[in-house]
Amino acid sequence: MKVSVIVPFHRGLHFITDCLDSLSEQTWKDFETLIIKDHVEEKEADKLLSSYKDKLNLKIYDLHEKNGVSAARNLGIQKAQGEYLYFLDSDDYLAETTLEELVDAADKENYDLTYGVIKQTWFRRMVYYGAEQHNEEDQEFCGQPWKDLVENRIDVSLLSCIHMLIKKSGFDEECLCFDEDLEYYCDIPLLAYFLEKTKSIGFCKKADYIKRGHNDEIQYPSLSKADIEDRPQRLSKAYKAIGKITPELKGIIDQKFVTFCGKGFLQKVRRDKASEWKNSRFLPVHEYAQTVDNSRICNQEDNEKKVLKALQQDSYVTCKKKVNHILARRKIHRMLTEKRFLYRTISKYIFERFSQQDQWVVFESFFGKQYSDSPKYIYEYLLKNYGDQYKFIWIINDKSMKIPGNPKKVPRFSLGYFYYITRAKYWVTNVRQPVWFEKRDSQYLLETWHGTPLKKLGFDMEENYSASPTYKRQIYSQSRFWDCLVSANPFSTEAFHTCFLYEKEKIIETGYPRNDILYAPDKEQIAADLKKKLGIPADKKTILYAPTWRDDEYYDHGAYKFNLALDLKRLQKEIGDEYVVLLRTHYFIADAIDVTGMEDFVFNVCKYPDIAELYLISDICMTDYSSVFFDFANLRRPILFFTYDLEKYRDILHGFYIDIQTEVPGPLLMTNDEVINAIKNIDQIEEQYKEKYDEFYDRFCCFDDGHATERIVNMVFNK
Ligand code: C2G
Repeated sequence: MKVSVIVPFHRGLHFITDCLDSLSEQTWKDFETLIIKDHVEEKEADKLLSSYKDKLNLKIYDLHEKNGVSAARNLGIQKAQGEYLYFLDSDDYLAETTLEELVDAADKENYDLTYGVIKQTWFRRMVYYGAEQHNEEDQEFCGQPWKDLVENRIDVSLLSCIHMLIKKSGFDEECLCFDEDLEYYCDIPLLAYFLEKTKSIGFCKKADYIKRGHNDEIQYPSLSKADIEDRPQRLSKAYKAIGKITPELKGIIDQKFVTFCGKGFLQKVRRDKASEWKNSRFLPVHEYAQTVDNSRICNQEDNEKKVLKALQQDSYVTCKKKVNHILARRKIHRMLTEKRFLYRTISKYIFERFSQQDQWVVFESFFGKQYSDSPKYIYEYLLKNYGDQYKFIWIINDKSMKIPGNPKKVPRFSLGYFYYITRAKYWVTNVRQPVWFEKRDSQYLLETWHGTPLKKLGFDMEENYSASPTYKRQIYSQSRFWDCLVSANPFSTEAFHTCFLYEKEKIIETGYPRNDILYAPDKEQIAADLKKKLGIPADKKTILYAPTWRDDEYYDHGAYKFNLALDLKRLQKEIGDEYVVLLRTHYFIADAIDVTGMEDFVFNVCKYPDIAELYLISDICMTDYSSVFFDFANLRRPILFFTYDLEKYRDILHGFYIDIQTEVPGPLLMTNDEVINAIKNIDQIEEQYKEKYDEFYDRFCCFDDGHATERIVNMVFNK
């Protein structure tokens, strides 16, 4: 047996699936895989692991009395029968040729230790290899294997013995093992020892190891994230445990300590409770700091130097004072240079002292970009029925926007915005509030959300393109502040429960206020008036084309590109006698679509505030993956799906809650030919999808009846 791959496993079946798949697809086959189960609680684990027994030379062991990565790896070393040991974490995976490349290099040069490149991502395998932009950070190689290893691996981000092919004889001769007293950073002392002993180290640049960051720190915290609170002292303990080493290695490690403490330390000391630092946390860091050469500290920038010196010489109290002083100066500088930060500070220290106004209601739709969606309908209902009891405030970036009832208008992030969101009792919004907003206990945040989800959201998103670690962390903390959440149907309730980890009891499942208009008794009249206002010929039928946005095509945060795949010129030629197109891009799209020369066929309605009114004048709705079709279905008119990039969107960018191929009430069209054909044969399509449409309507439009707003207002507002 050439190689023993040692994989400690604690939890995360979706992680280990990718890991084992990547092992079973290795081009090199002469290896055994040792899974060391460290108190795995997931029920399906044994079944899943057993299913790999046909594909891999798999041996499964349990850590009974002990726990932790060190103990798991040590058990693996004991059981291993290979000539080489190789450490792989259960949440990471390998490229197909990784083991082959490593073994080739090691055998050829007779290296004691051979390592390769670690690439970091939070994507699962399919997305990692499928996405055009990998978003990975390649590790730099400095040219000298020994130095490179120390630089990259004895550090907080990449520390570890992972992705190293090590001769087992080296371990056996010295009875080497991982320090089981160190819960974290147990690799550091072992690695340092190994590096001191052997100079026969090789680097293989063709061997890739994909280290997968966890994007769900709430449900699946990674070891390196879980320790964040105690990192400084844990790292100090691990460095201290290194034992006797050459001055060169000690110098490199000290430099890492100094850089780490100089930066991360400031924020940690400020945030943490003094009592925690005074006791356990300060001492190990202080002790290690004392072993660091003074000249290294003197080379640091001024602020860091002050803190490190205090850390080295003084008590926690002096250290904290210095940190506070530095941070106060930084804060003042930030207030003078960043208007939004200044307003936030004013809000925190001044507006928060003012009393709360129980009759003030703030409304917001799509980040102040529109007067639309459910907040608009809730507002108009309150205005009509209880207008004299409340003061209304609209967050609206374009102050010239016409809003009935003359509410107070404040652009997002203006001083007025901060004033009203701090003092008003109610905030009605259809998007996530800023992550820094801390609601007072007595305030009420009514989250209407903005659509029945087709695309997976929040915690339901696996490691695909859009699911960044920050996104999940933020969505969790933001949704903790929602006093209730509106859901249009039981399907959305289930999805919201899992995607926001939100309690079902707080979800108001009653239909969407924004869809009330689709049941208005005068909807024909509203439609006729709007058609006239937009200059759409009365004798033409209309197709609303309302696609969504693409997560990987953007200029900046919230400013997305859109490449129009619909051939409008051809459409005009083929169906222009009978139809016009209403072109409506998503509110995130920054690109303006040029329709010059087609003004009598294409009506640009991107800037029209409320899409619900546009539904009323549309004979057909065509989208791709936007939630618009769930709402439009209330009208029981035909729906088409122009899904030219289906595989990429579904499998790599987002993932869907329903099977778009079988559960939606219209055909999936991949080409312009298919789109034209479908429009020309729309009657046939209606007939063909009749049954499916009925089922869809019953499932998703079951509560919408024109009175959702009334029900919500009665539940939420104390009039
Ligand atoms: N919308 C619009 N015009 C479009 C697309 C969307 O006015 N061309 C509006 C619709 O009200 C739609 C809402 O924005 O329901 C959400 O748009 P989606 O395309 O579904 O995308 P997203 O903003 O990512 O929201 O639960 C819903 C999801 O959160 C999706």
